[in-house]
Amino acid sequence: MNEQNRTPDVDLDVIVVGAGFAGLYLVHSCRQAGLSVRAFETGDGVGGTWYWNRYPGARCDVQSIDYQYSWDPELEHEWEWSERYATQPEILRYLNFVADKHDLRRDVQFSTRVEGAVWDDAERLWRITTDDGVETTCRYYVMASGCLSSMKDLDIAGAERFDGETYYTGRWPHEGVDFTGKRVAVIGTGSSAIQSIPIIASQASELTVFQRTPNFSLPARNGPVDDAKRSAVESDRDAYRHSARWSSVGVPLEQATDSALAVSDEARLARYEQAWQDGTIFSLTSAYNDLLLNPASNETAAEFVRSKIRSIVQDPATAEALCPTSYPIGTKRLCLDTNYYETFNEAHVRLVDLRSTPISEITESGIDVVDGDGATSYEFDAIVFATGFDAMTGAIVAVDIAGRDGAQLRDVWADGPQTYLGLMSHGFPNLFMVTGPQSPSVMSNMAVSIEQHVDWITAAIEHLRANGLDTIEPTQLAQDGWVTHTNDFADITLFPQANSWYMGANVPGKPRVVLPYLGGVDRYRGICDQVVERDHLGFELRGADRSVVNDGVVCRVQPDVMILLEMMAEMGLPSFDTMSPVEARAFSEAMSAANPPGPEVGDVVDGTLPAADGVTELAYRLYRPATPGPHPVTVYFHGGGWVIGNATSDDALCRDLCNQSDSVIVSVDYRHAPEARFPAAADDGFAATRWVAEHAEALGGRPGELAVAGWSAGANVAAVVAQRARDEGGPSLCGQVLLSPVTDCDFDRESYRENGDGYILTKALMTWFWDHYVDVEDRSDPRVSPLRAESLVGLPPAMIVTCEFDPLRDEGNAYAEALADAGVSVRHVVARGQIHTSIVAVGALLTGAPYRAEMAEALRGFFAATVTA
Ligand code: N01
Repeated sequence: MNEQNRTPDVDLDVIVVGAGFAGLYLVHSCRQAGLSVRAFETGDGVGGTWYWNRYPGARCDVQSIDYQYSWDPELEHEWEWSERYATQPEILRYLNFVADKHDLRRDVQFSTRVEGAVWDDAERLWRITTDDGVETTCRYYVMASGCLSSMKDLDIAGAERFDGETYYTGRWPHEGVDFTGKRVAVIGTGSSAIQSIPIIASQASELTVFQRTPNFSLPARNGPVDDAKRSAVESDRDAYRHSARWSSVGVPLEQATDSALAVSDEARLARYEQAWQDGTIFSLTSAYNDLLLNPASNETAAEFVRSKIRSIVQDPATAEALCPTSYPIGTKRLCLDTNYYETFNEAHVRLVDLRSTPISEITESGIDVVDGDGATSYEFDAIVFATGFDAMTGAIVAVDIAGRDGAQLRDVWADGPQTYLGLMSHGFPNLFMVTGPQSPSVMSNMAVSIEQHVDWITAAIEHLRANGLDTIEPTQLAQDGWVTHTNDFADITLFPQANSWYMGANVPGKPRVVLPYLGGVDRYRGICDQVVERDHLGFELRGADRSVVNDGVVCRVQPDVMILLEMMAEMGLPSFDTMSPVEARAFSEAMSAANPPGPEVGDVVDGTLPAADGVTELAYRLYRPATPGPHPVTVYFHGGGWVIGNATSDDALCRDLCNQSDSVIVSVDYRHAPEARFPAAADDGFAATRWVAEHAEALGGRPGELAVAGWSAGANVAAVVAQRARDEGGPSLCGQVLLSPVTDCDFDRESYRENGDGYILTKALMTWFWDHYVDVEDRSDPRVSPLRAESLVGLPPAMIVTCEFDPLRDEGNAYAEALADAGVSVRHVVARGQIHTSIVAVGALLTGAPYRAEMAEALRGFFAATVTA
């Protein structure tokens, strides 16, 4: 064997950091795969989170029957949970039971901290150093170090001066603490505090809670394991666990399909009350499908919980201070409690609101807060810091991890984690993370997400070995795509609005980026499976003498578009091109009726105008802004491939454009094919534009300020009208806004090849449209292929939006380029991750909104330029 390509023996195949839920399963899984494995664990026992977090009241917040392993079917019979939400000691007993049963401790080295990990690229192995000074080599290195295990550094002045007892919820003394008769302070009101406060209050002589940001907490309603839940699991365990794996949060859950704003107040309150009674962390925010997306919907749930807080807490000022108002409910981790709010009704418990009286310092005897111009000092015997964690990335970057060329992971992640699927990071071959940042992790039942990651990692290693390979690493392209997708998902939700640990916002100086993947466990699992099925898409797999790489990005459409495509695929709707035009029109109208209504506008007027044949009356719908007129006027042409659609079919888009552009929008119909073939639509569009120009004043418009706009075939009509107005004596147009225009009859374009199937507008459908509208020999006529006009010089300025996943993308791009080449002022936007139909979906797809805003902005600019001229 070539010396350079030598793959020497390593001490171990796999080294794991941590012996919690993840590390223990990894040890088992690696053994099953015939891999040598060792886990290094800082603690002197198994348990991870459940080893360290021994504060009073510590429990899981996912029901124990769900929060357990599913990989050992026997375990399901051997272990019986005593409560819905097991206590920390019971969960730790469970993990010890599993460790005993499978003799896992044999491969765990306790009381050993991993301090450094260096990738040796020549030898293709990791060199791991531990705090006992030993270096151990391994081929694969797995951080199973937990998402909430690295405590946040204390950022309160004077903390080291306090003479009394100090405790940290995340590092609680194993022997327990007795607060009987003591004056105790708790700093923080996250889950750890909310669980421990009622118990500390039951012992302490005085309890003072220092709250910076109130949290939303729901009653856990702990008790015996639910009968219904137990029988659901027992009746068919495999099916139950399967449905958990393919659920959005890792727990089988009914998914609401309606909006909180689409129901009556009574119905909404009834559903919230049911969720409040349910005693789970997921039921309230999944009560409607838009609670984490739409601020107004979210506010209804937030106010519901605030009303509960006010009804429980007797002192109105304390109740108000406990009511969160500064972030949407659910965007900070919801808490589950037992008597948390009730505790504030006890005489010896008080709340100090740090928003009005911030801590100035901790002193020898207690805590000083700023109080108006003065200060108030509180004296304590003990202070409990429940101040949280450097979540998701803290434990990973706490180890000095040096990848290829010595790059330090913490430097590479300085502006936020860079991962592919939250499993690996480019430049760090064979380094895996279990429930790493940018995977669902903390947004899910961790037990389910841990198992998925461990299974994926083990399978990846087995795949390498089976193929004579030994190294796996994501490509930069795939990783960048995943980081973008993760951020895109966050951006359609309300999560970025909260200063939460999900956003890294709880740790001073930490970059503010969303840390977990918000697309859900089921979708994420599907994506991971898809990556494997597509030859480990986005991973480079290497061996001693070869490398295999199928580079690419796994999720490229915008997340809301992705959800839409998934829904449509699930519904199995027929495509228009399988119908007759009459059926297609009826089907299109039925689908449009299900769309959200557009925004209110000042006025809507329906009317008719003459078609170019002098016989037919064409319908139009006029949208007038609520602002005082007269207004500039935009003639709008609807989409529908010259075959379907009408003056009202793009109603929501027209309303949106009307409001945002502050112009009158006249959506005009045109005769449709196949009844009226080419050039009927073009002729009607031109005739309608002339008619609107002549009647501008009567329509509430300012004469001379006229633009055209359209979508798809309507944008084709608009482009043709602009050319004819230039060539046939007006009217004078100040601009044209073309959204995904048809500009040419040539299908031999990359965008047709890439996007001709799977993105709603298909090549087959475009063929159907063209065939209905225009004979093959007429297709080069600029009245249907405006790109083929002899000259584009002198056309009005244009705004063109083309969509990345649209068969029409390249002909739109070509038109924008050709206009610019002809000296026409063009603003061209390529809408990343959008499909042909997504930007018109006002109220349904959020990610189209910026493009609609740009279109409206362009119209305003056109009109403003006319006035200035
Ligand atoms: O930590 P947290 P946690 N001065 O970050 C406050 C999981 N968990 O340990 O919000 C004053 O939520 C801070 O205030 P603010 C669960 O996922 C699960 O409670 O930053 N206050 C906040 O109130 C949970 O979400 C369970 O303004 C300061 C608190 O300290 C996650 O772990 C149980 C401060 C920290 O709350 C973390 O929960 C426990 C300062 N300088 C935990 N610094 C289960 O039930 C911070 N705070 C399974």
